[in-house]
Amino acid sequence: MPGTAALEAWVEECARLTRPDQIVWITGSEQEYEGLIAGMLADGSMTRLNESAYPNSYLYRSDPTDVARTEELTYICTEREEDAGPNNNWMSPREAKEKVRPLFEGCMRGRTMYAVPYLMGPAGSPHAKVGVEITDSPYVVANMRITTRIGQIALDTLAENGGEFIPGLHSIGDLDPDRRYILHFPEEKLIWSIGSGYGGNALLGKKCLALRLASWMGWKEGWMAEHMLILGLEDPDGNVTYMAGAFPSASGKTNLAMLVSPLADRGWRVWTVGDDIAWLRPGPDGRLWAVNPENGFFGVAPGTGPDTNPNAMTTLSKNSIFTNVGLTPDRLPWWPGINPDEKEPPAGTINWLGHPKEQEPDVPVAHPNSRFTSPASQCPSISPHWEDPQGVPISAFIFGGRRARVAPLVYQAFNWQHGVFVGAGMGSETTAAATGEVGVVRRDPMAMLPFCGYNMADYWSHWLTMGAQIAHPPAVFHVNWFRKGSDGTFLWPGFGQNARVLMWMHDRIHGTGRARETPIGYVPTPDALDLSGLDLAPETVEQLLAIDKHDWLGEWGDQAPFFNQFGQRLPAAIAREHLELRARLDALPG
Ligand code: OXD
Ligand code: MN
Repeated sequence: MPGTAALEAWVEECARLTRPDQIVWITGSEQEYEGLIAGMLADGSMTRLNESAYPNSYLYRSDPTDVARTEELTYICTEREEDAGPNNNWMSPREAKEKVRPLFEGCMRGRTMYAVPYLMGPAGSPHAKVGVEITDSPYVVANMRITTRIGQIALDTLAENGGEFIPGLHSIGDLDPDRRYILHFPEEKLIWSIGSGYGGNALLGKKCLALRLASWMGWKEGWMAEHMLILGLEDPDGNVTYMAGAFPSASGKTNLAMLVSPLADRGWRVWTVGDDIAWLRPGPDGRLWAVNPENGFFGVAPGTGPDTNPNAMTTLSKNSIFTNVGLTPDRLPWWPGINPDEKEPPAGTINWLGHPKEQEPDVPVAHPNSRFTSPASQCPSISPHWEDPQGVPISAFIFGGRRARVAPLVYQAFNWQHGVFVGAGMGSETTAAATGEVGVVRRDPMAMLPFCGYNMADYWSHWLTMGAQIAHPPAVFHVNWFRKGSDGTFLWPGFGQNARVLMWMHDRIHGTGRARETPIGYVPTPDALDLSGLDLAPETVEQLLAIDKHDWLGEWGDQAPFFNQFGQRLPAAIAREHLELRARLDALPG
């Protein structure tokens, strides 16, 4: 297949390094996909699911040591260490290449090399970027086909944009975690990834290009790449207010993006534009406009079910790939929550390791970070504007933490600068999306800690600058669906009921929502939330909206060392906001 000369030269250079048996250029055709799947069925790496219940859908089991993003093996390789910042692992480009090139040498012997041209962003969009991933994993190609726009459509854009593309070299290597590296070279816009076939490490369009490199490019070029879902909230007048929300991995972005509103009969409904990544640019009208650069979802399976996310269940019901879920004797995928009244899967279900569950009672049937990969176009709530080249205008940013204590259900920042501080100070309990301990609070500013491709202090400066440049920056909110009562149970029903919180935001944006001013921001008065039909005791609502001085002083203290790591680079405005928060908290009685 013809590409530009530079693209062909790079692919040949990679082949000289990795020595594949053959090179296949990916076109994106149906037939090609069928061939890839047939190969994986034949070698046993994929299993066909029940064709009548899940047409054209497959189960894949990964290597058991390769089931989540490995942040400790992920590097930003800039010339100067301070440009990567304390939020990233760093190696100089020279050191990184000297260390990792030998691992690529000959690593594709006996394998096929796939060259996958892909497009991030809708075709014809000023936001769109072309990437080319070289990989020796047919599973990666199959997933890229769902999560990005691959093949000819990308080459057409490449021809139109003067041949510009972002190269990414990937090999599963020998899957040994000791020889696993996810390397980003933002100054030359290059990705090298070896030793993992896991989504966030191996589908290079997603975290590597659309977040780490794109965040750097946005910084240099005056736009933003964020770890955000994009949704549209339609009100009873039929007007749609678009919001973008940053939540840490595996904390409900997909559920919120596809929310089915319990108040649909009163005219409130949610439209899905994206569930993980937003690229935002100022528009001529002084607002920020966002596109979803992806073409599909790579969602967390456990907890997804007809009660928590019916739209996701419809989305994943065909043309999908399931990774590390259980397999029932009827060849149906299984994970906790897929059938709400079934706590245990049927007898004879095969666990994610490929063994009958009865043989391994201590192994969870589905891995906690098991995933579905499904086309966005199959989502019943997909917005009619999700592929608009210019994107959708964003009226609100929502930051969300997973916090058993401290953060109230919702609050609004006083203004843009304070909103940037609220995002910068975010903390959340860790999840299974990355390797490491689960459930400990870590600072995760704008949910970008694992994804910001440069010094986070410069990233906050960029946020502040962007806000100053646009006439109508989005309102900024913070939510916490996960607050618990003293008995350890969740206070808020969550899922579809989160629509009620979005409705309050809508009212605030349009100038009507009632709120009280607190040291941390504007919190709804209990009567400002529409809680009709919900059986919530007034004390519960009070607890959901409470600001505890002691807890917040603790939070403030926890933020301080995090901010201090950035030294002189920390924007003065963020340091000032932090001090002002302290003064407001000190002034609280109690
Ligand atoms: C993801 C993640 O897969 O954030 O989206 O880990
Ligand atoms: Mn994510």
